[in-house]
Amino acid sequence: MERVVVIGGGGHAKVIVDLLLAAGRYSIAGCVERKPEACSDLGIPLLGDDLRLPEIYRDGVRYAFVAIGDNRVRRRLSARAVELGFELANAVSPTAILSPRVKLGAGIAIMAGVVINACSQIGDGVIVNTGATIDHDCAIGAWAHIAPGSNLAGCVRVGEGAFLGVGCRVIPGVSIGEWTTVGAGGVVIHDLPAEVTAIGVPARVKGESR
Ligand code: JB2
Repeated sequence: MERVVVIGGGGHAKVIVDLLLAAGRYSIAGCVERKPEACSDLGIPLLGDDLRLPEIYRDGVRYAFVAIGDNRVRRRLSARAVELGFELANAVSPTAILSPRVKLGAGIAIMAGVVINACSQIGDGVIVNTGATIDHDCAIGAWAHIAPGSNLAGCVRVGEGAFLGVGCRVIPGVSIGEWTTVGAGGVVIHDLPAEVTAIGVPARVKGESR
C-alpha cells in the first residue's frame, strides 16, 4: 500500500478519502489543514498544517492528494507538493467507467458514476465530478473541474482551470477557454473565450447581448 497525505479537509476531501480507500492501493497517513476543525469528520488523523509536509515526506509518505475544489488553489498546492518531492495520487472511483484508451495525468479525481470514452485526455489535477460523462476524443485541461451531472459530447476541449457547473452540456467539437466558468445547467453550443463567465441555454458570455 502507498501512503498518501490529503491536503485540505473540507467537503471535497470527504469524497476523496472514500475514493482513495476504495481504490485499495493507498493507505491514508492523514490530512493537513489550515483550520484544524475542518478535518473533524473526515475519519483520518489531522497531521497539522502545510508546514508539516516536509516532515511527512521525510517520514516516508511519498504521495499527496490536494483535495480542494478551488481550481487555482489546487494548482498552487499541487505545485508545492511536487516541489517537496511528493507524487500526486489519482483518486478514481471503482464505479467509474474509463476506456482503456483514456490518458490520465496526475492528481486527478474521478468520482462515482463517471464515464470517459475512448481517446479522451484528462490533464493534471482535473476533477470529473459525480455522474459526469465525457465522450471520445475530448481534451480536459489541467486543473479544470467538470461538476456533477455534466455531459460533454465528443471532441470537446476544455481549457486549463475552466469550471463547468452542475449539469452543463456541451455539443461536439466545442472549445471552452482557460479559466472560463459555465454556470450550472449551461448548454454550450459555440466556442467560449478564456476567462469569461457564460450562463444559460444556450450559454452566453455574461454581459453580451447575443
Ligand atoms: O492552503 C491551504 C488551504 N486553503 C484552504 N492548505 C490546506 N492544507 N488547506 C487549505 N484550505 C482548506 O480547504 C480550507 O481550510 C477548507 O477546510 C478546505 C476547503 O473546504 P471547503 O469545504 O470550503 O471546499 P472544498 O474545496 O472541500 O469543496 C468544494 O469543492 C468541491 C469540488 C465545495 O464546493 C464542494 O461542494 C465541491 N464538491
